[in-house]
Amino acid sequence: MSASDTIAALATAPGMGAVAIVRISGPLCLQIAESVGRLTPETLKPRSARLAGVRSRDGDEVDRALYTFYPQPASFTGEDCLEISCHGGYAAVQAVLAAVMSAGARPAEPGEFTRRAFVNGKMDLAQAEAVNQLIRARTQTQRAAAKHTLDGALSHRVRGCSEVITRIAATLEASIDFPEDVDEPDRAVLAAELSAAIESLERTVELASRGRMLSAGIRMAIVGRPNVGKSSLLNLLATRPRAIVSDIPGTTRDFLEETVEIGGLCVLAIDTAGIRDTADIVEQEGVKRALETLEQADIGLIVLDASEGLRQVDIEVLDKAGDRAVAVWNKTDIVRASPDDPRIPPSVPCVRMCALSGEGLPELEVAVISRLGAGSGFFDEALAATQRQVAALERAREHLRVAEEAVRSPYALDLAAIQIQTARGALAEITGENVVDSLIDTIFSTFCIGK
Ligand SMILES: Nc1nc2c(ncn2[C@@H]2O[C@H](COP(=O)(O)OP(=O)(O)O)[C@@H](O)[C@H]2O)c(=O)[nH]1
Ligand SMILES: [Mg+2]
Repeated sequence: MSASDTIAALATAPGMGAVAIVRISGPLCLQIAESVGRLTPETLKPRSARLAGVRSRDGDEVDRALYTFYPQPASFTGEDCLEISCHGGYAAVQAVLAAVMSAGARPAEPGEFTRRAFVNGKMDLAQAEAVNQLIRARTQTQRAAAKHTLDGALSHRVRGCSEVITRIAATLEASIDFPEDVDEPDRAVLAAELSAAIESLERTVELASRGRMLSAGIRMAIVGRPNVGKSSLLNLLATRPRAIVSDIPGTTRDFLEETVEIGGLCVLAIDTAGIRDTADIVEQEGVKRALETLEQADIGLIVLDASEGLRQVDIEVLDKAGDRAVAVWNKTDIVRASPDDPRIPPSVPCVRMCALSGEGLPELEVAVISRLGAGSGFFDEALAATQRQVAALERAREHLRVAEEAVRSPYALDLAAIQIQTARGALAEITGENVVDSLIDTIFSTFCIGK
């Protein structure tokens, strides 16, 4: 693999579609346009689409397509880029790709376009990783967080902090290296500056952690006695008949998962077997799994039957869910009277709903979001971040805390200087100024081909 190769790949999703885009990057773009499209550099005006045939190695016209040329450096990768918008589907795309390869390009590795953009300084590592997150975003909040990071919000915060601590480190080092010429700096001033940097970094960690929460998704168990309407609720959330609903108790014996969107959050909703004492061995296993699912969940929807009121099992399950519980009084279409019960702890949010009609669903969503501590505006400034980035931010923060303590103590300033340097290194890992090639390989290998 050489950076001077010309690479090509399908940039649009494979499969049926009206249009597919074959993306090419590298020094051979003009040559490929000429041999495949019979387009000379004079006829191929930069950044404007040009209709032409696509010719195979044998000279057959395999498709007609729009060619757009982006001369370097003002392109996505920073190199010459050529996009060929051809007919979608399978055969046309294969023929166009084959023509491009025979004209000198080689297939791109996963993430290689974005990697080149990073290497050529078109974006830093945090932004490059956000390209992947934006593509993978399934909810609007995930998209917004990825866009913030792609626009440079995370990089900006990280660089800002890095600049401040670099200045502090320079002051410290001057007094360490030239103790005769430079007075010892005012420790109180330095400590205050460090403390402000730590505070700003803490905010960054917080916003990045919210971004992690968005992308990692939330596990939500739906539990309760048989026949209370758990499967109906899953179907309502999934907006399609996912689980079998019946009035025969014990219908759901295994658990079913479905990714749903709640208040812009990506939530894995898990329908479980009804909790009851049973002689049926398969059902017993189902009950065991239901309780395990609840244990591992971030949130537990405890479904209660409003027409039957609270039973001992309900109380036990509510207790198990603890501070992750949201009580859902279902079937309120049958019983309108308030089914509040003093045995439900006042801290547990209670929602009344009808899983068949969807009445009460907005209230349920609000309850889930507030139970997660993710009230309105919580994700507005969230920054898409990877686990690696959050870990690096936390490491930087810890080193700065030690540095601040050292500056406030009467001991030598060397320790603080070393800690600040280490923190700077951790921050540089996020923006990619300080990363080894193997890590870059790993990061971009998680991308799709054509990105
Ligand atoms: N009237 C009424 N019936 C419901 C409601 N939710 C579920 N049911 C009915 O209750 C029965 C059991 O539902 P199901 O979703 O299979 O319950 P599960 O055993 O907890 O999964 C079915 O006949 C549903 O149609 C509701 O809100 N109102
Ligand atoms: Mg069920």
